[in-house]
Amino acid sequence: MARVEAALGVEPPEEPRADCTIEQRWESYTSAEHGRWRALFARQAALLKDRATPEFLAGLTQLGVAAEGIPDFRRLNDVLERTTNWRIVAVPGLVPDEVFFEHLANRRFVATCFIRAPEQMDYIAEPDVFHDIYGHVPMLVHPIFADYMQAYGQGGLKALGLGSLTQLARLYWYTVEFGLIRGPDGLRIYGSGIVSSKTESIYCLEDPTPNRIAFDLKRIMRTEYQIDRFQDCYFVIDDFAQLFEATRPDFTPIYRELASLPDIPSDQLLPADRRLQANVSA
Ligand code: HBI
Ligand code: FE
Repeated sequence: MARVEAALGVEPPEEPRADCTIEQRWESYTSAEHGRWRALFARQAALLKDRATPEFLAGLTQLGVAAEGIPDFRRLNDVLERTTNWRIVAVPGLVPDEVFFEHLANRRFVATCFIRAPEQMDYIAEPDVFHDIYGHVPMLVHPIFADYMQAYGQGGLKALGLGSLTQLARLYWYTVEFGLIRGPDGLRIYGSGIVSSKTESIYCLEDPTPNRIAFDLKRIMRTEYQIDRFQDCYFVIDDFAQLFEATRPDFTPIYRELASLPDIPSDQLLPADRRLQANVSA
């Protein structure tokens, strides 16, 4: 089969390596695919100007992740490696947990390289290149956040061994994917699942419906989450140092303590929760 494709000048789809990585093959993107990136980028740039945390916006600029099209991972890696010694590796889609954590623990960010179809412009269930590169990579330029992501990967490998992945995945979900941070002018977004979403970028900061709760590691590890609709609650950090400090202790005794406590439904508030107010609508 490969010979026929070669004869037709069509490269056969590449088999992923043992670590699930493939080549991005940046030259093979079509102008329509670059066009969808441009539309997504322009939409989010307008929304996030006063909603994303400045560190995210600075990361976009420093990496040169721009409007003109899907970035070439080789160009991004030129900047990323010399900034925080992280590297982007391309994968075909979701990879097994242990592969995911192994990459993060070695400062390799796992990024899909396909872009969503036209009918998925407003919502896509699995991560595509826009979610991974626009949503996640700019924060890897921030030294403390870059260390947090590696610590998360190391913690993930340990959690797998302890059977405590559910608790740790909640920490990732409520920080890396859906985290908010306090800023001088109100709450700001740093979570990748939000910055790559059109409507949740507004909802998470301004809608009165969701709860906004001050960051609390054990509270987060007990809190369930929804994957296919807006979040019922968002956790708010004071700064990225607080996030990194939270990953310093050995989680083993924490997992043991939480194992005897019930999970907390995503829409429930506890008396001990320190709640924060929504932003006044922009
Ligand atoms: N694979 N490509 C990819 N991207 C992810 O974000 C990802 C993954 N595999 C596992 C995973 N995330 C989560 O299950 C872990 O964070 C628990
Ligand atoms: Fe993600």
